[in-house]
Amino acid sequence: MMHRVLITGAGGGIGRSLRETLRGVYPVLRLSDRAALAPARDGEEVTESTDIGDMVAVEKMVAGCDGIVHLGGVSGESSWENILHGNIIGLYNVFEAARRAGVKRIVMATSNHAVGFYPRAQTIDHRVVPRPDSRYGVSKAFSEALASLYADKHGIGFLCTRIGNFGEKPIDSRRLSIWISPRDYTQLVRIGLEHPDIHFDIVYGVSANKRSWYDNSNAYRLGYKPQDDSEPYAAEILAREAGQPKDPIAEGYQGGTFCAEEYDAPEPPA
Ligand code: 15L
Repeated sequence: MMHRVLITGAGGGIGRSLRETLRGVYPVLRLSDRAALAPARDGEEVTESTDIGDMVAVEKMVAGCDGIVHLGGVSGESSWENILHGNIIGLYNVFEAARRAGVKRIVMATSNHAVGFYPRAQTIDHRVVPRPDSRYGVSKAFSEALASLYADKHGIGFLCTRIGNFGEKPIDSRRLSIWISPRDYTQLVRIGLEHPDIHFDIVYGVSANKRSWYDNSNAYRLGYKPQDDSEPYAAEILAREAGQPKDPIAEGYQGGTFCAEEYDAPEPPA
């Protein structure tokens, strides 16, 4: 039973949404971020501003928690220094402090960018090897590897959700394939925290999109029943983009512009 669940990165878009959709689901929701958060309401605890690069602060943040939804850190491509601080050192601090505190479950916000250099023509499942498209994607692949270690060696249950693009609706043609609605992501998070048999699992954090590039059978095996599909938005988005210039690298690979940024290989990868 989850009594106290911590959401890190609670001030970001996904964190703010989960704060509402998980309200009252668990007796206590603890909310943490580097930035200031709205004051605690009934059933909530708001930590002081926490830099996850600081282990002492992280230990305080996780104390007494049964489960964690880890959204904190850097959420897009950035300098190596920023990625190192938030997504490598900060991530290690959260998992290690969780181990010391006896946390049972962690839902990890990993990303489609851990596998972004797979071609769009290929359907991939949770077993493919990582093909990161950015320093950020590398840090998300690292998070999956660290989760695997902490599951096997320390018995923490991990659901690694390779989130596509979270929002009320898909924002462009690439996102038609990777969109996830707030209610579908909430469902996945609850599976990660509550399913009795999670050891280390990777699932795609996407809705039931007709244009998906993913075989999300591992999520379905765990009982995920997404309610949304990007298709009703497709005609409008495709009409809007018709005739727009397209970068062949961004268009050829699942990670989109993350693949194209800083790209200077002589030949596109197979
Ligand atoms: C991500 O991993 C980012 O966190 C998000 O901001 C989007 O860029 C998303 O991927 C995406 O691929 O659309």
